[in-house]
Amino acid sequence: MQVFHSPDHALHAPLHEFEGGRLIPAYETPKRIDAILAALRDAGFPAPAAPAHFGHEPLLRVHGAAFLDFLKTAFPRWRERHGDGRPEAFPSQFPARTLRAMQPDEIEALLGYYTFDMATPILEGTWPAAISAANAALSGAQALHRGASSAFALARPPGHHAAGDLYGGYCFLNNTAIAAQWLHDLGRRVAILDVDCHHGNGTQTIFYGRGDLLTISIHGDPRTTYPFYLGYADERGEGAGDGANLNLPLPAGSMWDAYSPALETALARVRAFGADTLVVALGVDNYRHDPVSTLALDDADYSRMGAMIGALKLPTLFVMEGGYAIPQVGALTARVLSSFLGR
Ligand code: SP5
Ligand code: ZN
Repeated sequence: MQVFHSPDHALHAPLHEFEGGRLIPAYETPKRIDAILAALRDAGFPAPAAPAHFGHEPLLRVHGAAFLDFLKTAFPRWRERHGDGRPEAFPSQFPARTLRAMQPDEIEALLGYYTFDMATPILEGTWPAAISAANAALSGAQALHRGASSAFALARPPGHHAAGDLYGGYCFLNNTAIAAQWLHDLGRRVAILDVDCHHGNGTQTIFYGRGDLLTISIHGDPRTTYPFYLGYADERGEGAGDGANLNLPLPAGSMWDAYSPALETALARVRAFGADTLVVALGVDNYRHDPVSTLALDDADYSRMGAMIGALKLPTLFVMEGGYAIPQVGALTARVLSSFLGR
């Protein structure tokens, strides 16, 4: 299995996120990737290849031009406003219900317009890091298109919470959606399976009105799990997309005995859809020791998960999403990928 990875991810190294009324150390850090790279090496995976450069066209198939321009210019504008001593741009106001969703000139107002949480700072290197992650996902997609039966995009920052013109949940560009759309544009019938602990709200939203691409997410019940405001079982798609979105929320604390039937349901739907290509949004933050998890999978469950996905026998692109238990995140990822390969 080819692995795509760029060291540029480390240009985005957040210090903080806002949680429980205070700034705490960021969970989503470059260390995550170092841990995964080490585990893949130990498990005998080939050395990662540098992503190719795909330019802006594939990003614009999923994201708005004004949003991309905002992401690119946000930090320079923040620095212009606040000077050099503020390395992390956070919003302090949001156009929530009753207010107008508009885009005033002030960077403070733009941050609140384009995000939905305060866990996702924009730093000086965020834009090049986000681009490198999208290029890793696209490179994985290209490997499939050139005939590989699988590929792994070790993307960071993650992507599945980002919608067409919305960032948040540590995500800026939706790497998974960008790669899936790219494969779709080449005539493939694509299914996206999101196994991250958190609902893939961005991915769902991007494809919600579409029936030509299937989106499935298995995640902690949003009644008690981030992102709270999307990811319920009654969200099935709309218009032409009616029936092409499947949410499988699981109660907090769920273990493999609950996870496994949900995964079976998801895989059966992929088959019924007639997908010829699978894109897996691979979050390993459903682990029992993950600091932001509400699910409780155990180490061996990741091997089971990989084997079940592999049994589909579809060309499969794995795109890294969440996973924050630094000591274990590498081994969990390697378990999924190795078992997928039948090793
Ligand atoms: C890509 C991805 O996995 N994004 C997840 C973003 C979740 N951010 C907020 C998590 C807050 C969890 N609070 C847990 C408190 C117990 N320490
Ligand atoms: Zn997550």
